[in-house]
Parts: sequence; C-alpha cells; structure tokens
Amino acid sequence: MKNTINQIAEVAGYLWQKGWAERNGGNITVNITDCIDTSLKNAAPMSPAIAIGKTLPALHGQFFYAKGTGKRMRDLARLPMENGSIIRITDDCAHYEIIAEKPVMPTSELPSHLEIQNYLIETGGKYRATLHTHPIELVAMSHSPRFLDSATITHTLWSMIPETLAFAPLGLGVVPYALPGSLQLADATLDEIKKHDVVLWEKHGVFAVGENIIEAFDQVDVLNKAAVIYMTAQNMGFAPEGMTDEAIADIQRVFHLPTHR
Ligand code: 2HA
Ligand code: ZN
Repeated sequence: MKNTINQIAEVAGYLWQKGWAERNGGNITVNITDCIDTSLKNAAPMSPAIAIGKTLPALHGQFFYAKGTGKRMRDLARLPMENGSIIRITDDCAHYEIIAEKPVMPTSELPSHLEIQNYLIETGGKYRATLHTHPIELVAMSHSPRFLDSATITHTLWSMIPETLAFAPLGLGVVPYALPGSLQLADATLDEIKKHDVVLWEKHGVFAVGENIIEAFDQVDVLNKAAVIYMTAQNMGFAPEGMTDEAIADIQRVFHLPTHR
C-alpha cells in the first residue's frame, strides 16, 4: 500500500509542477483493495457512513484512497495522508466510511469517481485509478467547437508525434460542458470512458483511468504534449502538417495497438 500511496503523491507533485492543479483543482481516487494492509481492513470507522447517492454493487468490499475535499495537490504531494483518506465501502454498497488516517472528508466528486470505479470492476479490467486534472493546452483546445468531436481532436493529437498514438491508443473522448460535480457530467463521462482511457471535459479539464495513477497521468501527459506541439506550430505562424494517415495506420499495425477496450 505504501508504494501505491507514494505513486499518488508523486503524481500530485507532477500535476502541480505542470500547472494543471491550481488551488484545489483536480482529483485522484485509487482502488487499493488489493494492497491494503490487513490491520487496516477491519479498522473502526472514523466517520459516520456517508451516502454515495447511488448503489454501486461492484464496490462491495472495496477500499479506496480519495483526495480530500478542498485539498491542494501541492500539499498532497508532500503529505498524502493529511490531504486525502482511506475509505471503506459499506455492505449496502451505497455508503462509505473513512477508516484512515485522519477524518479528511473526500472530494465532492467522489460519487462520480466511484461510479466509474464500479464500472471498471464490473468490466473485469485491471484499472484501479481515476484522475481528474486541468491540463492547460487540452483545455484551451476544448474552447474551439472544431475540436469538440472525438474523432477530430484524436486525429489532430495522434498526428503530432508517433508516441501519442502509441501511448494513448484509444484516443480522446469528448464530453460537452456540464456543471462540475453534476450527475450529467458523471453520466456523460462514464459513457465516454467505455471507449477511451482519457476524456476531455469541454472548457474544464480531463478525466482519465489507468491500471495505476502513474499510467493515468502518463496518458494525459502524452495527449497534452501533442496539444503543446500543435499550439507551438500555430504560434510559429503555420498549421502543423501532421503525420499522414498511412504513417498513423503503420504505427497501429506495427505496434498492434488496441482500437477499442
Ligand atoms: O475537485 O477540479 O472540478 C476540484 C475540481 C472539480
Ligand atoms: Zn476540475
């Protein structure tokens, strides 16, 4: 478990350094059921049972690390257990309780993260981490209606540098603007996460999933790198040519990249 918490702290530091996590911006939730210390599993709750707002049956018996509400990534990087907490899902699968290390209330976005964690378990994959952050250049692109289409923005980003295609092979989903924390945003995100590992929230940020938090971060990082290259070329006064469709198809073939989950 220590290793997983260290990874979370490491990524929180990157998010701050990259300027993607101003103030309390962004969220991290990681399923730690596989690695939770046995002594902690049966720890007495240090909070009342808090309603999730939905019953999520696949979360039965699961434990998560969740960033605390209002907490800053730059603080979490140094002190993960003071800026987040470990929660246990109660037997009714509709509530959670804090069990460690301090009674830090989880983010208000926790229900939407848990809904997606529930989906990730239901579909039997190895995904354990959900990440929300505000990557500057991707958010900037989301201000143009031209890029609010998954196929268009994915093609633009993939064609900037071969690695983007290789390391974000499922492309970028797009969710139209919705109120932060709303059910509408959570539902639309879940729909897109069924097809992509990273989803762009119009004029807000991204939501990403990964086998661990490092993987989730890396996918956002490679996509945002492509956005930076695109914008740098535009700033130099020309529209980037982009790799050809043949070059893209070649990479998909040679590297046996998955085209869907
Ligand atoms: O939790 O970024 O959009 C902080 C956020 C919500
Ligand atoms: Zn946000």
